[in-house]
Amino acid sequence: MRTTVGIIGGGPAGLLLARLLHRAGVDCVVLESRTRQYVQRRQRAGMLEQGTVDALRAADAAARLDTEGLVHDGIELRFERERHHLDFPVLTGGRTVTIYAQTEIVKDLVALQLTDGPPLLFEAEALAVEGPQSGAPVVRFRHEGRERTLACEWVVGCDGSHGAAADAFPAAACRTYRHDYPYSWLGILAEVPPSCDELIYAHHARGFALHSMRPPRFSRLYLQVPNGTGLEDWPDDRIWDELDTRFTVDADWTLRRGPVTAKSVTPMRSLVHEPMRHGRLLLAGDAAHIVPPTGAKGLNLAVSDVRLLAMAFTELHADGSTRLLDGYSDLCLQRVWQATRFSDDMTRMLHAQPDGDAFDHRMQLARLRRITASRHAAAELAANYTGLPLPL
Ligand code: RFL
Ligand code: PHB
Repeated sequence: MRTTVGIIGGGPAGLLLARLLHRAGVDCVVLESRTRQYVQRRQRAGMLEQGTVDALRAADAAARLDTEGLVHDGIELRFERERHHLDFPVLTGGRTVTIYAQTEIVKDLVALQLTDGPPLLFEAEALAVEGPQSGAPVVRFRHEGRERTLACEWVVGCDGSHGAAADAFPAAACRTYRHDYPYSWLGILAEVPPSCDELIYAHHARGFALHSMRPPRFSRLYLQVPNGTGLEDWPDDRIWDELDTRFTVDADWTLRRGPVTAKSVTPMRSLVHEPMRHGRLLLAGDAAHIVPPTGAKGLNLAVSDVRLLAMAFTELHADGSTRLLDGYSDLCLQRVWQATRFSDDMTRMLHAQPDGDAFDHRMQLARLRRITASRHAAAELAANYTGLPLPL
């Protein structure tokens, strides 16, 4: 097989890049190691920045998002049994965010690609990228029991945090910055309408809790748990009781309970792989950077990476210029480090520190109080949460 851009990974980054390249007349092939059913069911993100929504619209991939997505005007912060609403349009001059599940974005993009897009091979696992510094890199992959090769002009690794693409960077040519937080999230999907219209970020001495939703019928809820927590220790009743404790404010508030349809534990970590390009191999999305989900930034960063990449390949295709491809890594990393900082700030402010003392707890409360008392501090949070502009 031969193509211009070989894309490894059929998650949101790989699929959106393929859609944008196809529309720009640049040919590509997507290799995805899992089955279609698996990628369409993987429960993950839900909160989309305005720029992400706009990118999906510009790719003509937002028909269902525009009817089923839920526009949100803000979030609620809960601490010390108080509720504080942050009004994003007021704080940012009109910006909002949208709840639409990653599973649905993936379903929409897969359907479009299989109907009229470039080739998308499921159960095609990339084993290695060879010759990234030659003019003709090759992806070796396994498909239908056979080892095959995809000869490319460029390769983009959109293969997530456990992918193969980053392994083709020689150790001397890259550096990985990593931080592991001393806690994880236990996430559930429950078949019960959300308990209120807002996303709630709750700080509690027993640990953080987040209320989100998958409209119209599902709630998505998360609990801070210690690293190494097993699901066997968390029967559904214990999860609901703990969520109740952490969200409780007053008699007006009740958490609706319902059947739990999915449950998983995710460790909180930050990781940045620098640079994001080696020769003719580029990384995008989780393959290059991971942020803890407290800032809801991972999918949004993946989308902004591939928007830049699509512009860069379109420019190359139009007039042979590699100007944007040459600037790709530096441009993306500026945004990545800002999102990493914001996600880290939110994470440290909202989670109970397992080895923290009374002073640390007071500091967290002082940070929360500053946001709720100062319009300037609230506007800073809102600007980051709704998404910083693309660095172009
Ligand atoms: P993905 O989605 O991991 O896709 C990578 C794809 O590559 C495939 N793959 C391979 N294919 C071929 N050959 C190989 N050798 C391969 N190795 C891997 C995989 O099967 C997969 O299909 O990465 P991508 O596309 O970069 O997308 C990133 C997002 O998935 C991720 O950043 C978000 O889910 C993060 N995230 C959130 N982001 C937001 O912007 N807003 C949110 O509200 C939000 N909430 C979350 C989140 C992530 C969470 N978890 C579970 C980590 C909530 C949670 C709990
Ligand atoms: C989600 O809806 O899954 C979600 C929302 C906000 C976050 C993380 C996850 O910060």
